[in-house]
Amino acid sequence: MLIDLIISADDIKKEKLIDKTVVVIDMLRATSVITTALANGCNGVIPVLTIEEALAIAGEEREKYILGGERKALKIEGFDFSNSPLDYIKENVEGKTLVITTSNGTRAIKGSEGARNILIGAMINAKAVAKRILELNNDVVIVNAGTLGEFSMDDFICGGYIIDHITKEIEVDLTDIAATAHYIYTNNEDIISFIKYARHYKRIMELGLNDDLEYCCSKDCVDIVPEYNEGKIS
Ligand code: 3SL
Ligand code: MG
Repeated sequence: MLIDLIISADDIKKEKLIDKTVVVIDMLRATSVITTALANGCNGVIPVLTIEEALAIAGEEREKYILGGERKALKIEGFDFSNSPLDYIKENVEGKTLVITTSNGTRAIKGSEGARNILIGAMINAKAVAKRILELNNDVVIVNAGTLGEFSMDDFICGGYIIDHITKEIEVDLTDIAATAHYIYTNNEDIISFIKYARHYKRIMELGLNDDLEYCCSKDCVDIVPEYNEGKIS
């Protein structure tokens, strides 16, 4: 098994994803939101690129949908919930379909179309993602959403953590960048001590979203692996 890593949604090269297992990571916070919503009984998640698309999907049968996501890390006007995973509790999501648009995460998911399997990964479900990767037994590309087209320390170390789970089970080949992500994780197992230098971490702290950070950095507290297929994550 070869594991490679792409550092941001803007760096995706489609030819690198063909026939691969892709893991999309936006641990702060889109993939933590999606994983949490589905774990709490959400029917499915539809990622879209624009606010207009989200409103159009939900418009027809509004009661069946919840609208979530962010622009500049803030709740979008007219939407039900922000991009805080803590919003996606059972009483808010059960039996509903979430339509979500975010600055980086949903772009990375849509940009990964064409891969054989597209898994949704975060710190909170890293161990479950590693297990699913082992089941699929295919070459892997970890797609970090990054932040506005730039490398993001948080997604990078999360990729390293998933790789760490896999290397505890089987021998793998790592590209140089995947090996670097793994190295960073093994030298910073208390990931907050590393992530605290990330620009996006600082932005979220400025907004007073400390509880989100703590939750998104919790390792392996959710046991499901969302998969994106034909426009929907379930
Ligand atoms: O798409 C994203 O990267 C978002 O998760 C960004 S934010 O954490 O909500 O600002
Ligand atoms: Mg992010």
